[in-house]
Amino acid sequence: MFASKEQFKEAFTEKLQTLFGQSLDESSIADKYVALSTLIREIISKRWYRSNQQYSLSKEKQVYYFSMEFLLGRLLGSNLFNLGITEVCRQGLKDLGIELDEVEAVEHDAGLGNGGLGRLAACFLDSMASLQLPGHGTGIRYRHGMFEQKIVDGYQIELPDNWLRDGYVWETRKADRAVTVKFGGTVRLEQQAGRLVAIHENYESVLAVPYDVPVVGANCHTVNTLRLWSAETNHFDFSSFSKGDFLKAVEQKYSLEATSQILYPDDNYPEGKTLRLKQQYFFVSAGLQSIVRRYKRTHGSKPADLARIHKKIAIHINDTHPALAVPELMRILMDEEGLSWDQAWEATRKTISYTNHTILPEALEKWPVEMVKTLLPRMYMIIEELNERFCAALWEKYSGDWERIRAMALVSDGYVHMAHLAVVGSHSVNGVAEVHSNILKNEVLANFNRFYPLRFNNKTNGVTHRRWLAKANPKLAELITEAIGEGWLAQPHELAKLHRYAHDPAFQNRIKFVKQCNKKRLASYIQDKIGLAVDTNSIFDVQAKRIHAYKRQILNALHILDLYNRLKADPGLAIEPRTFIFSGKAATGYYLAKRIIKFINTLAQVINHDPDIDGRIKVVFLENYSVSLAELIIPAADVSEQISTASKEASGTGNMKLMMNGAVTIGTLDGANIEIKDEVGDDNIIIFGLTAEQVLNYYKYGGYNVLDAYHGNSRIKLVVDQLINGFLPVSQDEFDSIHHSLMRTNDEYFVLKDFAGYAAAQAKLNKLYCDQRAWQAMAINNIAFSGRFASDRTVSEYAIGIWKIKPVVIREN
Ligand code: 26W
Repeated sequence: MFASKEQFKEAFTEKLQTLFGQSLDESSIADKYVALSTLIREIISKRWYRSNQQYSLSKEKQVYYFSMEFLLGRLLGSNLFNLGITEVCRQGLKDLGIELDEVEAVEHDAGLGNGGLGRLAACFLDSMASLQLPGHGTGIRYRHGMFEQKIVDGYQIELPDNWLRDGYVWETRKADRAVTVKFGGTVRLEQQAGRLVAIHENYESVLAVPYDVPVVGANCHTVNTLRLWSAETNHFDFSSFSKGDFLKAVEQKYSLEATSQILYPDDNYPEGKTLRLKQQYFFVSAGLQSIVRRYKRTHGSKPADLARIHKKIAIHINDTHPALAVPELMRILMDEEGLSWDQAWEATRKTISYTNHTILPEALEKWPVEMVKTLLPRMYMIIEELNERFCAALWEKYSGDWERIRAMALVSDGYVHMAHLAVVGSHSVNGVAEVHSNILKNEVLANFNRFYPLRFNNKTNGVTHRRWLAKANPKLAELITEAIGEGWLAQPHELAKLHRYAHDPAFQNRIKFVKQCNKKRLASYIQDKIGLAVDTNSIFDVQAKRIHAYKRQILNALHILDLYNRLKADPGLAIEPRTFIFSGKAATGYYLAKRIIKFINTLAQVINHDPDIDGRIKVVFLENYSVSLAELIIPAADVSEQISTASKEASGTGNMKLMMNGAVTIGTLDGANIEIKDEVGDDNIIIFGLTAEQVLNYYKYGGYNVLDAYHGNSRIKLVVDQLINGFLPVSQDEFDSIHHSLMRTNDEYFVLKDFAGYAAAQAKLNKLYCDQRAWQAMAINNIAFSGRFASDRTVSEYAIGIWKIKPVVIREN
């Protein structure tokens, strides 16, 4: 690559000239970004080509990770890091008077996802490539990604995310690999030469054009592919055009191309829109067609070859959004490749595996039968047949038990149940943390676990420590390497070697110094963004994630209000100064979540400017939470708020990123918090609240009355009343919906039930922070025991346990 920074400088300036015909002095920062990225892309392209060549030659099994969302963030920095050339580029640019960080900041985040699920997919791509695993992504190239959030007068405003405005250097359009996807029309079955053939007529077809993005492995020559599909059409209504009806001439074109125009900004809350179902089939069909085409080239195209497809291909579906992969693979194998039903079924089941990411009942996808039938008639036929065969098998085992059979059917009550389709059509079903997998097995999918006892398993989530530690927190990374060597970069469990420094005062001081630098960096961002000065000696307490009732930002906010009340009543109250930092988006149609944002901003307005408080607590809401903003916030956090109602957060991954950066968790026994506690030990985490078992028992048997919590604690009563009694400077009904969610629906998420425990946990945290030696030891131990939560561990568990794939070492030439 670059033997020296001199060589880099030469290549870079030459690239500027050949691309823009400009000298360094004449070029803008955006030009510099394009020049640097293009230069890096060329290096990557060579490796990419060789990877593809060697994958084909090796004939090893490949895995394809199908996901509606890939929340990549920026790629320049992570590509430089994985290529191992960050420093040579940084120093070279510096000589030329350019700051690498400023160049990186030009890149628009690829925000092709909502939150946890989409970011997990991006972490997995990074880990697959870095472990030299032949694993690729399949998704949608949304013209508009996750909306941009503005806060105006305390309210969330959504603006379209035009991330492709300046082009996207990392993608390559592969027009010659386009495939056709068919919607609507009618299907009839016809006997032809002794075979039943499906004939699809009067459909509308969309051209799916792939855009490939390289996925660069760290410290190896692997470059995998993320293939994102874009909907296009050659269709042009010439007859309308020639009659002068130009609008009509383009109307159908736009309507077909709408398929990949927008990402639905719903997280854990389905909208049930036809366009979303269309998106799901669109990328699943395109992805499978292209995989089968490649398989035939490499492994043969006779029906007998295709019947063995599971030996060379694994398809993983990220939640149920791509569950149409089950009937679509059946269709391709039967209708296009001539396999029998039984052959196609065996191959399909052995190829596909499924991860569940949520058990919120309202988030389990189901599509109205009529919608599926109309939009995807062939899919519906196959689903119906699958359903009949599955119900017959259930009848064999549970004859007469109609209730159970109805509860497990793929099609019932007028809906297609996507989780059932995914479970039945796959060979592996996993949850994303121990407690979540157990709830799947024993509650939500218990019937299925009894019927298919070997199918269920757990794969606890992880995050890529390359982006979330090494790249986001370079000062910390440097300090770690100085202490324990650089082995942790390839083997994150080696971070455990830091444990012996936990009580070393000199090391503690250096850890504290790094945190302080990161806090200063965030403080100056806050100053720039909202004009608020925050005290970098205060505790930086972070809750950054989607806004959702079950994540209980409201618990955090009510506790802040309580703290404020107590400070007003007793100015001598001994507390450490604290800056409460919130960030996160609400789904556009989620009214309660939007009011929670307004509530937090109202608290900020009241508290930050109250002279009685004198800056001892401050509240900050940072707009437009995104991967890049997370990279700024997380390294600066002292405290990680992970306070969901136990049983509701499948895993959480922000909890892992924050611990990796030395934040101490205050949290419930939910999702991966439990495993974080197991790793760091009770002394290095602050736990409170109901357990998942207790919560589930309340749901099943009752026994919780919110009025007991409300009347039983005067502090709780006060903050709940303050929502609606005119105490806050907003119209009196502004927070009715929040009040209602607590008091009128018996506090579905146990906010008031857990309040006292949370307040006590906060008091404990405050006390721990006062002893800086003890606190720094906790911070160090959190970093030390975060190795288990690196996605390299997670992905290798998938590779061995589910996909049955092994590394393919890509040679340099
Ligand atoms: C159809 C509406 C919809 C959209 C997105 C329903 C469900 C989803 C996702 C499955 C929600 C999601 O992102 N779940 C999160 O997945 C993370 C990765 O496994 C977990 O860490 C989070 O706990 C879980 O909420």
